[in-house]
Amino acid sequence: MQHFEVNFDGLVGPTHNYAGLSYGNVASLNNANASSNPKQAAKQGLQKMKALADLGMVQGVLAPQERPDVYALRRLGFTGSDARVLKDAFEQAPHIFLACCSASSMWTANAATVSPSADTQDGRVHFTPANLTNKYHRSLEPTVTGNILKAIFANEKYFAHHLHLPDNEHFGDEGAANHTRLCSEYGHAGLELFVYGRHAFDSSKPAPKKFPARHTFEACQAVTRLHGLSEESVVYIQQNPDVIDQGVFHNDVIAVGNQNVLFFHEQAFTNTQQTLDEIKRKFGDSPLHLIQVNTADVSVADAVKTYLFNTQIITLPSGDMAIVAPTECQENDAVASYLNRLVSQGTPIKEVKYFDVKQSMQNGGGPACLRLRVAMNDQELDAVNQSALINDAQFERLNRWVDKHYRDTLSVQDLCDPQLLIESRTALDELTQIMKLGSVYPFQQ
Ligand code: SUG
Repeated sequence: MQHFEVNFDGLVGPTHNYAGLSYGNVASLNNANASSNPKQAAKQGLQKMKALADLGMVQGVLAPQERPDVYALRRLGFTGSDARVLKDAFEQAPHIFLACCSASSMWTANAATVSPSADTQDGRVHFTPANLTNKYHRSLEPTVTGNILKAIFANEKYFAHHLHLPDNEHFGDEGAANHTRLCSEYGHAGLELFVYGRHAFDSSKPAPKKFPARHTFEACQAVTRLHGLSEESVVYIQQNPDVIDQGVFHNDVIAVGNQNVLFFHEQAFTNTQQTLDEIKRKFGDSPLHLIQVNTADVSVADAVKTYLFNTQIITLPSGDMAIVAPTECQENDAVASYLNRLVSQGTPIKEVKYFDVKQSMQNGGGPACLRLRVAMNDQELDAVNQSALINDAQFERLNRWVDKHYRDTLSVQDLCDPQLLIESRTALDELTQIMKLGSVYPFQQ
């Protein structure tokens, strides 16, 4: 039996924009109100997917969400035609309006937490959509995310889908952005690392002072229970509150793992030594590479600016690993020289591949934010909706679809154009046919 790790990248939606919605996410705040390029953003994402597929990786794609979210605005008391709802919300509650326009579902690392079948009690792949309660614009995502995941992983024999955790900050869950799985082979039982920012029910524990800790310990435990993971196969790790206060709003901004490699900054966690000891003990006897980057080599500020840790570490068909990094890493002397040294240090990481994902980076989303990892065996992969996998034909189709429906530029003002809503729904309706998703969007139901 063969095993794969499939990256499901989020397709950037037609309303991609910069609204400064994510307090604690430095790039989002810095680029608030810049005009955006939805077509270019979607194409940058597709290029990355195609490049990984061309390297011999199995690459998937997840559909974006329907925005502007007129249903959310109606729930908040805006009434009348869709055009009226948009106009009134834009004029009377511009911040809420912008939140309802965000294309943030493109960062599929926040779509869900996924546990592969080798780790779970019932031998199925388990999915829990993230509730994303800390940010209103992101809290609009989990229901449709669940619909999309069910449409792609539709076979109950292999896949189990859970409802997202309660929509409450006590169970704030940011999904796979705070979850990494270590294993010797993708098909072997792994060690799932759940990273959280605070304890919701115990205020005596450390917490950041400035920026929010989005993800709670209690959410991590709940997902462990739902997925049927054993205590010996999980490690709960608290993020260092000081780095959250420096802009590390998700753990994948300061640490990333793949198979037997954990690549992390020395300031990433609280109780680092104790955490690493627990990881080593639970990982067992096979070789494990704990690659710690020291502040003297790369500062936290540079890590946040360049997204050195929001890289994807992938295992190529040759068995070597490559690190997929944003071009921002190449443009920073300290980070570029660190990466040059890393690939010749005798770790499994042998090469760096740089990608331009600037349209996403400007909202704080690097290569790793753009993908949800699902490790599967060949039977499970066969049971996946094959139209959600990238091959040459699907890549061409999706590019043509973007060309047909996306605008080149979008300003905040454009978001209340009722024509944009029509364009967006028309595009998504066609996409559900291209990807054979059925009716996953509210406007289709
Ligand atoms: O949740 N940015 C996203 C970025 C998510 C990055 N994901 C991972 N680290 N895995 C967020 O903060 C900004 C939207 C705006 O400001 O328009 C935003 O939602």
